Amino acid sequence: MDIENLISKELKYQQQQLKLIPSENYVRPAVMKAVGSILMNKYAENYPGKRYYQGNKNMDEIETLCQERALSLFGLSPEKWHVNVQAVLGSIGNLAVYNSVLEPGDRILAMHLPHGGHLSHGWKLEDGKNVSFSGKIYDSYFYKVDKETETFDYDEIEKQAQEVRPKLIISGGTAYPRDIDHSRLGEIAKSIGAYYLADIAHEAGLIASGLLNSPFPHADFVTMTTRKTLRGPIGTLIFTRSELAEAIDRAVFPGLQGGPMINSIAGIAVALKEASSSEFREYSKQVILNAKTLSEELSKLGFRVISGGTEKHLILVDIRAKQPDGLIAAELLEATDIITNKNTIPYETGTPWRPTGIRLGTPAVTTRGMREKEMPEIASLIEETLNTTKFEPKTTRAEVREAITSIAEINNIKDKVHKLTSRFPIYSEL
Ligand code: DSN
Repeated sequence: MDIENLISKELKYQQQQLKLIPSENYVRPAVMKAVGSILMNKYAENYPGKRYYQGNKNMDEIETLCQERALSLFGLSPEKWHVNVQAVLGSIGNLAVYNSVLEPGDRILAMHLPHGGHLSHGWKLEDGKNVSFSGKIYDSYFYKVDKETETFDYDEIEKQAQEVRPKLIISGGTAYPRDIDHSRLGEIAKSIGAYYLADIAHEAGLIASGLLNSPFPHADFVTMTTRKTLRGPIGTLIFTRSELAEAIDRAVFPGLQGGPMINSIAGIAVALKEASSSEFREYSKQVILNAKTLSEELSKLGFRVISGGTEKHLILVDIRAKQPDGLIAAELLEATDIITNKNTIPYETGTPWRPTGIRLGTPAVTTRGMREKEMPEIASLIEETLNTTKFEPKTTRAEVREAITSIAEINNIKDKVHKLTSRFPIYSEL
């Protein structure tokens, strides 16, 4: 089997599966064309107008156009705001922010990881063990959701910020289903002389469409990956106020990276143009409507949805009413081609490998054209799959996989999943 065959196999798999991972999407062929283009033959170290190597006139235009489109998408004036488009990953974008204004050992205050945060926001374990570079370099503290409401209490965050006196407050992450009050967090940061970083990797497309609270102008830094709700390729945008432009640019290059992936930057520019269209705004609205409907349908079927629902594209589900943990649930769902991920939930009693939740999202199915009326069917396919066999706690992944091969209903449910996805074709032109 060679790579070309494996890509064809994956194409068929992506076409047939029900992709419910909230951080995944299907990029448009125009984006793929740019990313897979001859632009990958170029080295373009440094920034437009000051490259280290010759022959970069077209690269300069591409990068500048990408920056212009990024600022315009979020309605930002180039006099007041700057955007760096070179960071290859979200974690690198966040590291660049830290690298631009923090010294090792400085304090940061961020969302606790099982309460929706991100590894690169200083995450370390309760016993102080470091998991991410950011927990090792910086002195990190975390704010949590309220136990009852499973949402953030901003008065509590303010109290904690006054006690901890961090130099940087961070919001955002991977699994908080509610909108974030950037205005309040910006005020809290200002009141203690801290910077405020809003990492909107998950919500970027929804914010660009005007459907969620915008971190502009409340944040000093806004980072976002471009591959999620923004429906672009892998890449990262780092926005900052003009006075911090030089610091952020130097933090990315030469601070962290060499030559940028100019092909990805071109793909991002294509995606940003698409994201500024009225069709994209309608798409984003539908993503949220679909997520809200799916969350309601799951609740009706007895699933406990964290925080009682969602205001965006993602749903976090406590899976214990159906299976012992998220690993088993996600394995079972994969067997019927329903693709999700296991996830920690607030006040988690399991481990990151065997957490008690799963995370679902609607960006990809919405790109396929699914709407509210498909959501009850998706919810019941999830339920049917999880009801096929109730596993014992601690069943290993290998044992679950082995057991799945003899569950008769799995293939029937998989057929139903394929029938649903075949009504919403994707990449027929490939
Ligand atoms: N891995 C991403 C997500 O799935 O949310 C975050 O880095």
